[in-house]
Amino acid sequence: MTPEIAKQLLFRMMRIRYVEETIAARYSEQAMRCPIHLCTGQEAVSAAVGLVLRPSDFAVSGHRAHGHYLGKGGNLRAMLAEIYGKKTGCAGGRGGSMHLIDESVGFMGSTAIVGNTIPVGVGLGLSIQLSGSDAVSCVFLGDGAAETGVFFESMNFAAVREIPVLFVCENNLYSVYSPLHVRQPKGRKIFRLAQAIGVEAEHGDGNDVEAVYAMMKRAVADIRRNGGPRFLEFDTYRWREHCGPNFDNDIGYRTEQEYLAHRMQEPIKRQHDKLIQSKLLAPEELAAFGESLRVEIEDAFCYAIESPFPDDTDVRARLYA
Ligand SMILES: Cc1ncc(C[n+]2csc(CCOP(=O)(O)OP(=O)(O)O)c2C)c(N)n1
Repeated sequence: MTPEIAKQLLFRMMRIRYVEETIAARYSEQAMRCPIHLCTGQEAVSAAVGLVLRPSDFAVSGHRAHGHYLGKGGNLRAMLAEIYGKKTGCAGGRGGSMHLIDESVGFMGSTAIVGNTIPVGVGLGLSIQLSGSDAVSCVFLGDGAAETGVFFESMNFAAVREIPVLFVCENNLYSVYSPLHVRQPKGRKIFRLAQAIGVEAEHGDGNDVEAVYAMMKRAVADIRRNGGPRFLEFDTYRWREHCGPNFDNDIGYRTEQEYLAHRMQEPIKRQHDKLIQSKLLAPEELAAFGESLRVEIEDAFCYAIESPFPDDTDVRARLYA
């Protein structure tokens, strides 16, 4: 781990956090009219991605995709414009928060139907295999998505055909309001399910961004050299409500105590403290980064807000049903 990468990981997490927190703060203005699923607290995986994957690698995700899109190099202005439903959005304003795409950086799409981008990611991996390149297809999924039938079929196909796919499961313990223990037998580990299907799989701490980076780096290098698939499961925690900008610990599906215990482990403070203590990061450098981030995010929100809405013909274009 070089000091430069250690810092990049922190800065990338901070960028995602700040974007998400600004979306949360502005959501009540009623100008973002799509549902939003924020990844606050879960930034480590997204931050590591762009440092490990190349733009020519593919990635797909689900409904909680802001961090993955930004991590893979997606355009912030285009993402916010999409959330504001504008013509300049990355999906032309048709899709909103849950339908992000930027083919120029290999972010091939996110969709709201849980699990349905898993086979798409495997298909992208098959296209890589047929073309003979050393690219990798990365599938981001949650613990809930790992319970869909298509997950098992896709994993099996990837294992049988040795498809160059990296499955990255962010296990935040919840599928909407249902905790893992009401959904799966006691003691079952998702990465062990992957192993049982015949996929090499590991499990790591999703609050330790350097560990996430190291595991991803190893897995991706291995796929490029030897083919795939590989499965990585990271323990993490969602701070805000499943869908929307608020905190919802008062509604009863989880306790404030549990939330606070997880929040103590959070990835950004952990990396920040580590870098400051080891003197790898000067407070002035951090402050300068914070200021540039503030300017970038302000600019992107202004761009999104000032952009035009799509007109009627735009909205109807590319509709097939
Ligand atoms: C096929 C399908 N079933 C149910 C839903 C409703 N739904 C939306 S998100 C979600 C939970 C997904 O949990 P997980 O994959 O762990 O992702 P997380 O929200 O925790 O990031 C569910 C059940 C859906 N969108 N699609």
